[in-house]
Amino acid sequence: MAVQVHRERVQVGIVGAGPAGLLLSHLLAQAGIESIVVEARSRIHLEERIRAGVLEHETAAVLRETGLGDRMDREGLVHDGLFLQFLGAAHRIDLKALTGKGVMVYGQHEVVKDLIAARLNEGEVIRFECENVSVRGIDTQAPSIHYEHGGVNHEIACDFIAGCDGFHGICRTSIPPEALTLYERVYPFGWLGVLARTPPASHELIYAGHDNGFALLSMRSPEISRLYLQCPPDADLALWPDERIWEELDARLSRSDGFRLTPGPILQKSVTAMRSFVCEPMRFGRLLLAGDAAHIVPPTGAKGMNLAVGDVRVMARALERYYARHDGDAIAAYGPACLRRIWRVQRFSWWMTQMLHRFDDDSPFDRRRQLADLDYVAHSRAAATTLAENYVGLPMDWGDGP
Ligand code: FAS
Ligand code: PHB
Repeated sequence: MAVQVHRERVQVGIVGAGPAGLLLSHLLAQAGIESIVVEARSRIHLEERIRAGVLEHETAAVLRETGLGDRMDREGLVHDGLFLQFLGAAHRIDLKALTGKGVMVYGQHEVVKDLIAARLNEGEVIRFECENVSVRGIDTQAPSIHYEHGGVNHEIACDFIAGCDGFHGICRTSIPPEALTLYERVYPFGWLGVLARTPPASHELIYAGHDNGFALLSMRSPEISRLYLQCPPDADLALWPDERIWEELDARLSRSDGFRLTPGPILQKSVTAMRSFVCEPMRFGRLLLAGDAAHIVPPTGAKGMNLAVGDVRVMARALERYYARHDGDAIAAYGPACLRRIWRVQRFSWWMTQMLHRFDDDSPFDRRRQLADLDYVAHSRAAATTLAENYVGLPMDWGDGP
């Protein structure tokens, strides 16, 4: 029986409906450029997948400026500071006083919900549950995306393909390996993350560098806490019953002033591996990579999703210039324009990770040096400012002048 093939054409084909792919499609639509997003998972999976929690100042601004800020501003939590905690004491870093900016605590899955709703209002621009997705002709002027859905083979002819399919996607690995340089550092630990129905014990985030290991108190709402603790990279959740998780979190986050956590029902738990990763270049022919498909940061700096947003802002501008003025230079400049910011964020995320986590091969000297680093940031305005300006997000064009 002949296999049915459904063929269509679009200006920009996008693989992946995470924050990068969805926001790119939204920004392109605002510029009058049509796109189709091809996604492997279901809508409900994407909207329930708990991941990042902190939006940089400029990320929140982009969502507002493009009509996606209403629910974020109603339900999100504006934070003007955070706490560094070590040796039983908490030290507030006043982000607002040091930079004039704060951050928005609003779950990534909420941003994804808002983006999906906005895109589906424009028609069937997101194809969910696509199987056997592949990209072809990426080094030609006529690339295409292929996938199966409901027993039908689909082929989308594109001018460009945006690879927004995350670290484990197929786009980066569709580029000939000899064309890429990969930079990677894998950390000897992971994060055990929990979502718990209990009011956050602090009104702002607490990053704790305890002798037992790192812990982070974050939140999703006044009723829902989001907490993490450093664990072995292959930690078996079966060995982490709720009681043990609360006991360890309480040990790492307790303070000499009597501060304690309030345990509650754990709704979700998962282990995330930690790595720093960059793929250069971010473009091969007509395939442009963005977000986790091109880079990964350890979540200690709360940067993963924010970097993805930065990439697609640059990509949308480049595609807009290509279609408006046939400016091919803008497409060629896409990767280099992103990579300077990406490496600055890689440095910050590595710095926060090495300052706050325990490394098994650390000597006593290393531990004292780590505590001196924390002490310096907690008591020097200059050192606190460097943390603050990176945490709220360096301006998109920071230092990119002549
Ligand atoms: P994403 O991975 O979000 O999206 C890629 C999309 O592509 C997914 O929907 C996937 O289903 C789809 N896809 C994959 N392969 C495909 C294929 N072959 N065909 C079609 N679609 C395909 N960042 C933080 O800042 N703080 C955190 O606490 C944090 N926690 C995280 C926890 C986990 C478990 C993970 C994996 C990441 C976490 N991150 C965190 C980083 C995360 O927020 C990413 O930076 C962010 O999701 C990047 O967005 P995208 O680049 O869109 O990639
Ligand atoms: C989160 O709320 O999920 C979160 C916050 C800050 C981080 C990482 C994760 O650095």
